Amino acid sequence: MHLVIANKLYSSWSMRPWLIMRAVGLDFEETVIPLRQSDTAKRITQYSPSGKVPVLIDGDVKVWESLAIISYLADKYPDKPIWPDGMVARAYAKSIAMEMHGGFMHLRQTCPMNLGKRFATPLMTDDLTANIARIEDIWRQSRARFGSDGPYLFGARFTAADAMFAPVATRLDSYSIDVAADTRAYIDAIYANPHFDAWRKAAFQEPWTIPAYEEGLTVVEDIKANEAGA
Ligand SMILES: N[C@@H](CCC(=O)N[C@@H](CS)C(=O)NCC(=O)O)C(=O)O
Repeated sequence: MHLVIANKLYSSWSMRPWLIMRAVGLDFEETVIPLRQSDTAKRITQYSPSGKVPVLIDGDVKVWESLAIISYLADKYPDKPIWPDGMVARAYAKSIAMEMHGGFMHLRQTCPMNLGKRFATPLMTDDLTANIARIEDIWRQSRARFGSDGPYLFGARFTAADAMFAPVATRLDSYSIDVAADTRAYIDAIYANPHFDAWRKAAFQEPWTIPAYEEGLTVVEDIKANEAGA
C-alpha cells in the first residue's frame, strides 16, 4: 500500500490514517507532498481525484478522505484492531470519529495544526469555547465508559478514534488552551504514543516552513528549532 500525505508539521488529515496504520502494524510506503509549493496541486492530482491528501493507493484501488481510508483498512483487515472491540464501543468510536471529521470548525479555523510552534492562547470566542467544551466532554465520556484500562479513549489500545483526535490534542497544546486535568492527561498520552512521537520527530526533520500558516498568530515558542538544537 502507498499512502500519499502532506507535510507532517502541518497536515492533520494526513496524520490520522498514518497513525492508525502504524499503530496496527500495517506495512506501507509513503510519499510526502509539501503544501503551498508551485507544483503542489499538480503533484497531488497525480494521485488524488479530490486534489487533496491523504490518499491511499492499494493496487488499482484509490481511497481518499481520511476517514474513508480508515474504513477501507478496517474492511480489508478485519483482524487488525483498528476500531475498539464490541459493537457498542465501536458505535461510539465511529460516532465521535465522524463528529470530529465533520465538526469543530471554530477550533480548526482558529488553531491550524502546527507541531513546530507554541502560540499564545487565541481569543476565546463563545464558538471556540463551545468546540473545546464538546471535545473535553467526548474524551471524558469515552474514557469513563470504555477507557478504564489505559490512557486512550477506549483504554489500553490506541484506536482509530484516537487517531482522529490526535491532531485535536496537539492543537489544545500548541495554542496554550486551558483544559481540565483529565483532558491534559489524554493530551499527554497522545504525545507519549511512540507512533505519534515518530511522526512528530519526522515533522521536525522536514525542510519546509509555511509562513502563511502563522499569519496573525503570536509565537511563544519555536519548538522545532529548540528540539533541533537540543
Ligand atoms: N476531508 C479531507 C480533508 C483533506 C485535506 O484538506 N487535505 C489538505 C492537507 S491537510 C490538502 O490536501 N490540501 C491541498 C492543498 O492545500 O493544496 C480528509 O479527511 O482527508
